[in-house]
Amino acid sequence: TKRLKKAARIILIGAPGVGKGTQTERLLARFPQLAAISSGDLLRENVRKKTALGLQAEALIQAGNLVPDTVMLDLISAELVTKGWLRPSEPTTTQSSSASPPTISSSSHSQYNRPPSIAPSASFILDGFPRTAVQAISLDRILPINFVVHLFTPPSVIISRITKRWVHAPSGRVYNTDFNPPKIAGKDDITGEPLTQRADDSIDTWKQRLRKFEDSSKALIEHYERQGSLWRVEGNSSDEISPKLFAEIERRFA
Ligand code: G5P
Ligand code: MG
Repeated sequence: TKRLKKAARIILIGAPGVGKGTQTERLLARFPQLAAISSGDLLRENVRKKTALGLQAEALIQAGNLVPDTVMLDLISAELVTKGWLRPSEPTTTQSSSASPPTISSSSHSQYNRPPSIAPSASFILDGFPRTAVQAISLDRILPINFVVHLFTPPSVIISRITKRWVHAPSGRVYNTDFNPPKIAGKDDITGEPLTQRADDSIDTWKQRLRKFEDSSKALIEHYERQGSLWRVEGNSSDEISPKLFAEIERRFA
């Protein structure tokens, strides 16, 4: 493991199945100071718990479409406060997002009287958020990101992974029957609980998710390119990408 000297506020951008979750798990193991939020895992938790947000997001996710920006901003900003990475500057009524997730109708940041401040030492990874330029611009106002990783693997390589994915939903741990199978088939390595497949992991839905990614990521990537925080890494496998990513984070933050 490695210690980071500077606060690393990292986001991962990449096509569905490129390995954002896989790299996040590996980064957490390598850099113990990091913690992570996965926007997809947070949404799926809301779907499982049948919250108001989950009930309304479910059909969008299942069809491979994006959840509206305002909903995502409410969900993520509440989670950032819960994790202690954002300090609301006024007393707020914000509660833990899992105890009381924002509803789909609430407007962005309505709970704050003025912009919140950053916990200066927080080092973290956001996996899957922001995913549109609108989300990125809103995040800039509350929590500036200092390292944007664009993961690239050709879609023709990714497609073969998708239907082989199994997940431990409560933790977000990701398996693949080819690439990293669980020790016991169908069971999570840590808890022994059953693994499930994602409702959006059919080939057709993956293709729609890919289209949505291609539509929304151009402006997103350009936004961070202008800020000078973008770093692109390419490879046909996660094993090829991880060492490059580790080295770059060490170069910038260790
Ligand atoms: P998610 O959950 O963010 P996606 O579609 O962006 O979903 P996904 O599918 O979770 O991304 P990933 O995390 O990039 O992919 O990939 P992964 O899970 O690590 O790897 C995929 C599989 O390949 C796994 O089985 C893994 O073990 C295997 N694998 C990894 N590396 C290799 C390798 O080198 N070789 C092989 N053979 N296999 C490998 O978002 C879901 C939905 O939520 C909504 C949207 O509806 C979205 O579609 N959403 C948002 N909507 C609006 N704004 C946002 N910010 C949103 N965030 C989520
Ligand atoms: Mg993922």
